[in-house]
Amino acid sequence: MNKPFTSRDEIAELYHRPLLDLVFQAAEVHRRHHPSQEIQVCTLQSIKTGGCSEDCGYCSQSVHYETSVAREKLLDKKEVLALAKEAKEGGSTRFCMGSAGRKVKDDEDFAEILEMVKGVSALGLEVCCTLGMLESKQAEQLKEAGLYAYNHNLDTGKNYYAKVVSTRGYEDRLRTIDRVAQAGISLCCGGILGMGESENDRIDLLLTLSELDPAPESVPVNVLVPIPGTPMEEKGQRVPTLELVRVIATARILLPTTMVRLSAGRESLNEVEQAFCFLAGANSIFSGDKLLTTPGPSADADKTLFDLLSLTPQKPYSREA
Ligand code: SAM
Ligand code: DTB
Ligand code: SF4
Repeated sequence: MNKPFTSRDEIAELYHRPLLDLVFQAAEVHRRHHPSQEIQVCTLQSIKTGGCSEDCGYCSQSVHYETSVAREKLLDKKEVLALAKEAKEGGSTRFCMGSAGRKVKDDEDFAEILEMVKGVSALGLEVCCTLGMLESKQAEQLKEAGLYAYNHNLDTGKNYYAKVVSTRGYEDRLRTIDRVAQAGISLCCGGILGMGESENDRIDLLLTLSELDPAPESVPVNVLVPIPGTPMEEKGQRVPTLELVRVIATARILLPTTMVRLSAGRESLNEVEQAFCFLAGANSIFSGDKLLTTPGPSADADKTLFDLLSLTPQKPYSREA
C-alpha cells in the first residue's frame, strides 16, 4: 500500500509537479490515512551530549569542529525519568533520547540506557532512541527493554552523503536500519535540507526512504540549524519554505501511512509557514524549548498554533488500534 510510485523518474515527476497541485494531492492522501486534526507531539532529550568522534558536517557535537557544545557524561536515570514525566504532563506522547556517538558500545552506559528505556516505557510514553550505529544484539536488547522506535537518519541522497560526513558511509546507515527492522523496532528515518544538496539529491533521499521495507514509521524532515564552527554553517543555504513544503508533500504521497515530522528548523517558521507544512502532510513535531543542543519553539507558541489550527495532540500508541 505504501508503494504507488516505483521508479526514480516517477518520484522526480511527482516532486516537480506544480506546488499547489502537489500539496492538494498530499492533503488528500493525508486525510485518507490520518485524522487531519491530530498532531503527534514528541519531546527530544539529549542524554549524552558532545565529544562525538564522527565528522558530520552539520553537527554541534562532533569533536572535529570547534563549537560551543562541550562533552557531558550520560545523564542520570532519575533525572531522565523526571524529564520524561514532565514531557508527558506537558502533552507529549513520544520521548526520544539522543546520544552523541558513532555507535553503541556494550558498556555501563548502554546498560543504563536500557534501564531508561524500561522506565520511560513504563510511564506509558512511546519511547524512541537515537544512539548511532547498532549491532543486531543491541537492537534486540533495546526491543526487549520496550523501545518503540529507533531514529537513524539517512540525512541526504546517497551521492551527496560523502560531502556531509566522511567517517561512515550510506551503507553503514542502511545496515543499522536493517538491524532495527529485524529486531521488530519501528524505524524513524529522515534527512536534513539546506546542506548545499541539489534537488536530485533530495529526490534520491525520497527514493531511498520510499524503498525501505518495512516503510519507516516516521520521517523527520529537518532544516539545517547552522552551527557556528561547522563546515555546513559555511556551505549550507537557507531553505525557502516552499521547498520544505514540496519535500513534505512528496514524502506524504510516497509514504501515506508514515508520520511526517516537521523537525529541526521549525522555530524559524512563522504560523502560516507551519500551517502550510501541516496542510502538505506533516503531522508530527518536536515540542519543548530545546531540541538536542539548539533552541526549539516555546510551548506557549505551540499551544497558540494548535488552537489557531484546531489541532489536538495524538494519544500514545493510537496508531496501533
Ligand atoms: N549520534 C546519533 C546519530 O548520528 O545517528 C544520534 C544523534 S544525531 C544529532 C540525530 C540527527 O539529528 C542527525 O542524524 C541529523 O539528521 C539531525 N541533526 C543534527 N544536527 C543538526 C542540525 N544542526 N540541523 C538539523 N538537523 C540536525
Ligand atoms: C531528527 O531527525 N531531528 C532531531 C532528532 N531526529 C534526533 C535532532 C535535531 C537536532 C537539531 C540540532 C541540535 O539541537 O543539536
Ligand atoms: Fe556524532 Fe550523531 Fe553528531 Fe554525527 S550527528 S557528529 S554521529 S552526534
